[in-house]
Amino acid sequence: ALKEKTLAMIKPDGVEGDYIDVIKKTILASGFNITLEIQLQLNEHTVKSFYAEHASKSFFSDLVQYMTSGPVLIMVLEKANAIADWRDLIGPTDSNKAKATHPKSVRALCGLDLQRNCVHGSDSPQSAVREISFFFEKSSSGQFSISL
Ligand code: YYY
Ligand code: MG
Repeated sequence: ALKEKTLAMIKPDGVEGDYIDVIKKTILASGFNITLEIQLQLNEHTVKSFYAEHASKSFFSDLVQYMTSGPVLIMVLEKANAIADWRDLIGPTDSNKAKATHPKSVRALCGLDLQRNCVHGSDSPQSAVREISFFFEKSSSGQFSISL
């Protein structure tokens, strides 16, 4: 099958809670390659732009505050069916629901609640393209660099 790329992020609670190693092991054990990664402290402007689809939601300002509260680890994951498979692996948005219904998911194991759910995953092929190019750009030499 054709390989696909998706954007994964370990959010501030995941980095703070020391979950980077266990999440990376889970990623690799599930057959993904980590083709790019960078640890970054996001600023308010970047988070607002990344999560623009949620700008009108009541939780938006809390989300921006949380996402800027500490560093994140951004990764590009690659394998066949990477987008759907990474979403399956992370589980439901609400970590409390994940603990109840998807106990082996990353959000069940590492997340704290609905907001502090430890990881991000692109939700569609269009989102994956947008989100990967949001953080990374490919130069004419084929090298990737950060695009912020
Ligand atoms: O794609 P996913 O991360 O599973 O959820 P989204 O509905 O896109 O929401 C993005 C982000 O916002 C979510 O990971 C946590 C936060 N959030 C929240 O704090 N409160 C909500 N009611 C819904 C989402
Ligand atoms: Mg989403």
